[in-house]
Amino acid sequence: MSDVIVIIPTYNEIENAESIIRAVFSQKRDFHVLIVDDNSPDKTGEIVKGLQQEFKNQLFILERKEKSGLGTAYISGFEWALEKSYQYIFEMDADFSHNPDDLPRLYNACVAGADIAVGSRYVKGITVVNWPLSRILLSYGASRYVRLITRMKVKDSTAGFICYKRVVLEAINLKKIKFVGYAFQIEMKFKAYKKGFKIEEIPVIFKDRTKGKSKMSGGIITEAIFGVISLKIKSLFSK
Ligand SMILES: Nc1nc2c(ncn2[C@@H]2O[C@H](COP(=O)(O)OP(=O)(O)O)[C@@H](O)[C@H]2O)c(=O)[nH]1
Ligand SMILES: [Mg+2]
Repeated sequence: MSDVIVIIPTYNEIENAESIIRAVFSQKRDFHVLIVDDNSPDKTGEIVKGLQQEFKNQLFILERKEKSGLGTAYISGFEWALEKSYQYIFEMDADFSHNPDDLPRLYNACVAGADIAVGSRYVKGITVVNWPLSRILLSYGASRYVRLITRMKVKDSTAGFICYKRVVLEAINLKKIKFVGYAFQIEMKFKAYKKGFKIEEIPVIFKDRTKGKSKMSGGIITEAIFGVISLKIKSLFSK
């Protein structure tokens, strides 16, 4: 039984699903995979279920009825993983923006003492490949903005390539996490930071997807802008 699970949310990732799953299982270490699929119209879920024959007791799927956002997909995945005995719980995208070959480095950082290892684009300059300049500026600008408002010492606060130690997810009240997009990533890190957990940033190269489409939307950006201010204000009253 592995003590590591990689949670991958999917919505219309038919072009990436099989290869990302194989890429995780090709790692030397025994990682398990949980796909959280929101009833993708392109039948991503069917592909995953087909692969379960080959990867018995290693590949799992949580199927939700409709598209409900990245944040709640991860919350459902975390709750699933905490019911089992996994000690290291990963977040990773399905689109190869996060390189599965970096999984061991994040895992090792947690084994060596970090509570959270963040695959970070902004510790060694800006290590983002193929994103349009507008998106790099948006993401980098967001990270500066979050640092300014929250004072949290994390350079890539919207990063979604993360290894959590089990204790962190047990300590955070997952029912109270309210954001769904980038703000979800910020909220999780901020709550862990406030609880005194050790967050370590591991430099990674983030590549834009080459297959399938982004699900990012304007609403997600608005949520992040106002969400950060609201997180900070609430934290001032909950000391
Ligand atoms: N289950 C689920 N997965 C989602 C949803 N929105 C995005 N995803 C997945 O989350 C990951 C990141 O989304 P992506 O569209 O690449 O966002 P971007 O990288 O910010 O452009 C991908 O694996 C998507 O398939 C959702 O509403 N539900
Ligand atoms: Mg993406």
